[in-house]
Amino acid sequence: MVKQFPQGFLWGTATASFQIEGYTTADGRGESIWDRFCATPGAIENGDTGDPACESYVRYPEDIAVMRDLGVNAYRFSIAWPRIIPDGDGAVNSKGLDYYSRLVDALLDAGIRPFVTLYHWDLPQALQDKGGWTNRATIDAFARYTDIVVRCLGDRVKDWATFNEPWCVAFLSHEIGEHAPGVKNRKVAIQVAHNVLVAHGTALPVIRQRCPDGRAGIVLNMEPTYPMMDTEADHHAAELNHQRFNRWFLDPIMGRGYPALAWASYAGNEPEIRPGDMDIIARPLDYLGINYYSRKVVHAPSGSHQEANLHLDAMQDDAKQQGHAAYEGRILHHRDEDNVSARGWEVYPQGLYDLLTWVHTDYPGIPAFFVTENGIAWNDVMAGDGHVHDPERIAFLKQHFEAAHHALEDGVPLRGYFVWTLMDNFEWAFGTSSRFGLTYVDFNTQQRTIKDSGRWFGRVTHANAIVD
Ligand code: IFM
Repeated sequence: MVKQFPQGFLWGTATASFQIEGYTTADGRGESIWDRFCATPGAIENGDTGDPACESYVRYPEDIAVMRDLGVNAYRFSIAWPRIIPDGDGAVNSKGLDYYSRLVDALLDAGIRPFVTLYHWDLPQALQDKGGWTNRATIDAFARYTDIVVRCLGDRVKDWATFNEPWCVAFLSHEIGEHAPGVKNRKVAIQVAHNVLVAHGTALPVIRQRCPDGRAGIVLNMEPTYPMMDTEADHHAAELNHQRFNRWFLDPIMGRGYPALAWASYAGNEPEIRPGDMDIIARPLDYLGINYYSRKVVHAPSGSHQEANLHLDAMQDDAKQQGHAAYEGRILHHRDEDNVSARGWEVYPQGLYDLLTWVHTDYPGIPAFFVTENGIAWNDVMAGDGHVHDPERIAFLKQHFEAAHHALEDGVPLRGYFVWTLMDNFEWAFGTSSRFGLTYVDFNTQQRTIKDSGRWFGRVTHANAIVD
């Protein structure tokens, strides 16, 4: 049976400013925390930086031509705050606004609906120098920046997201330290998470005031979590990970405050919450964007799926040696090590279905959903025939589209699906070594070549259905 999507379903690709634009000093752009972080020895694989990335700052017409070839009707991209307000809270740089205005016009001319993310991680360095997201003044600066951008583009852009992946902004960047600004401090990370949520809630009425016929939401990266063993300890560990990773953001946004188990686990590191903050965070959303890449299988002793698998293997070996399958019946979930991306992320399409149906059922107040990112890193190479053959990516996308379709059939109001990503780009700490694109980019020549997966995706967008 052909799996047809509803009429008006949006098929898009997603990108982010720092990952594709390049030209990091052009036209008055200020320094961002990612420029500074890239200059830190050892922070980024191969010492790559935001230059040249994909040079989309000047090559956006080519990129839009690619999008037309892919047949997409929507494009999710982000605005670089340091292009708009180079020092974060001072003078406005009209050349930065002009760039995005041209981009939006060109998209609309091509019949492609722009979905704008206001913050996809490139904080102006000048704000970081004053404390970054730990400083409540950054919340005010974000509201002002939002106002300036929406005032300029809101006559043409109707779909807005405040933040991309607050978990990454807070924890990956301030506890794990793998992303800019490279801080490793749990208490700081928890405060950043809170301040970012307040900034999100503060920006919502600004968007609505400047773009009354628009829609405003947020994009969360979510990781469905499963216990490895059917033990109380593993169920507890899975719930803790679920609360820390998913519900830490979703619950306050939906007016439920911070989840209790995770809150207790952060004893001594709780954020400072000012009167009124929780109401600001809980302002209603027009939609929720979900970024889904993989799941997590949790085992109590470690909480890390890699270690959990080692542990599992040891237990199975032990059981085999003893000539019985003592533990087999107790294994609930086992990460499939043979089915992973080039980044080692397990391919688990069922997780997308589980996630969409869980959020829809447990948080009935969310009017609409988008899959705002989903894709796979693969070690793509240009073949001798001048094509890039990536059947693994086609298989990955097909299975995930099927999961999304299944969720739609089960009543989830899913309105669109953005593949990560339009083209190979600067993949943060992995530099340009991690290729996620539907389009192959030769970073020496900047030549774009649509991969087999991009061609296949073009057939999906044209049919508005899953094709073979
Ligand atoms: O490249 C990133 C993107 O910026 C945010 N979500 C995950 C992607 C793949 O790692």
